[in-house]
Amino acid sequence: MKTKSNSTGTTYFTLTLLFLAATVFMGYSQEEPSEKGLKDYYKDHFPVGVAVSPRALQGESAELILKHFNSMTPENVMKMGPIHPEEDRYNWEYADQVADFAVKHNMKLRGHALCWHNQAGDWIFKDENGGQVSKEVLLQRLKDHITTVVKRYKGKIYAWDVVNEAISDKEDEFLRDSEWYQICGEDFVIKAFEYAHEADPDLKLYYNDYSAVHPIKRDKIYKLVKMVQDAGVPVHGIGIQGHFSIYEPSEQELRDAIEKYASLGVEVQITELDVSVYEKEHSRRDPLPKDEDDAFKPEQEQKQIEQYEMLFRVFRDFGDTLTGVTFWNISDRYSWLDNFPVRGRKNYPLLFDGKLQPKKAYYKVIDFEK
Ligand code: HAH
Repeated sequence: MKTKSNSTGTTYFTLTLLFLAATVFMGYSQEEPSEKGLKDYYKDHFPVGVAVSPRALQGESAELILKHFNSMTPENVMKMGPIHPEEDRYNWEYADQVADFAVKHNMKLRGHALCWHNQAGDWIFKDENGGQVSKEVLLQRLKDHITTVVKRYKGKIYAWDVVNEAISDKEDEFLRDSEWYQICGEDFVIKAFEYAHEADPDLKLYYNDYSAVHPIKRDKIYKLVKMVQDAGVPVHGIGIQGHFSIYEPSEQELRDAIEKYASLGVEVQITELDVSVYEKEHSRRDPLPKDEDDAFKPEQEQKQIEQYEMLFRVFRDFGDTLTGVTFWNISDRYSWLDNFPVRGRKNYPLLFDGKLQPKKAYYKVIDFEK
C-alpha cells in the first residue's frame, strides 16, 4: 500500500513537472514573437498607432498593422461627413469595421474627429431653404452628432479628437473663419468639449491641429486650450498632428512646443505623423507638371533618415509627456500626401516602402543607441 502510494506520488510529481515545463515553454514562445515590431521597441515609451481605412484591415497590410502597431485611428470613416451624411442618417458600417478590428486585436483606438470644418457634410450648416442655420440649431446638431457617435463607441474608443484645426493660419487671426466660427463664434469649441464629456465622462478629449510646433500657431493653440480650461470644461490632451517634412521642424521648435503644451497640465500626442520629402507649399493644389520628377531621390532619403532619427530621439526624451505617436497611413504604397498639396505627385513619407518593407529610416527609429 505504502509502496503503491509512493509510486503514484512520483508519477503525479513527474506529470506536474512536465505540465509546468510545457506551460512555461508555450507561454514563452507565445510572448516572444519571431521578430519585434515598432510597438515592441516602444513599449516602455508610448503606444505606436497608424491611420487606417477598413480596406487595409485584411491581407498583408493587416499583417503589417498587427506586427508594428498597438493603436489605430480611422483615417476618414469617423469624420462627420462619412459617418453622418444626412441629418437623420448615420453610416456605421465602415466605422464599425475599424472598431471591431481594434477590439478583436486588443488595440487602442482614437476617434477622429467630432468637429471639423472639412469633410463635415454640407447639410449641417444649412437650413431647409439652403441658407445658413442659426447658432442655436447648429449647436443642437453638434450636440446630437457628438452624443450619438461618442456613445456608440463608448468603451472601444479611449480618446477623441473633439475639435480639429479650429486655429487660423493667418498670423493676426485667432480662430479660422469657418462656418462653425461664422455661425457660433468661439463657443462651438467649448460646447464640443462639453458635449463629448457629457456623452462619455471616461473619454480623453483632444484638441488636434497641424503646424502645431510653429511658434505663432503654437501660442494660439495654447490660448485655445486655456480658454476651454478657464470655462471649466474638461480637455485632456493636445494632438500635434506632425505632418512634418525633411526640412522642418527644427529640434528646438519641437521641444519648445511639447514643453509649452505640457505646461497646461494636459497630455500630448503626435497624432498624424509623416515626413514629406518636399518643401511645404502653401495652397498649391494644381496637378503635377508633366516634366516634374517625383521619384524618391537619395538626397531626400538621407534627409528623411536624419529627420526620423531626430524626431524619435525627441519623442523618447518626452516619453513621460507623450501618450501616443500615430502615423498617418501605413506605408508609401498609399499616403494622403500623394494628392496633397499637389495632385498626383508621389510622396514617400512613411517608414515602410511601397512593398511594405521597412525603409532605412525604420532602422534608425528602432536604434536607441544615439
Ligand atoms: C489632416 N489635415 C486632417 O486632420 C486629417 O483628417 C486628414 O485625413 C489629413 C490631414 C492636415 C492639413 C494640413 O497639414 C495642411 C492644410 C490642411 C490640412
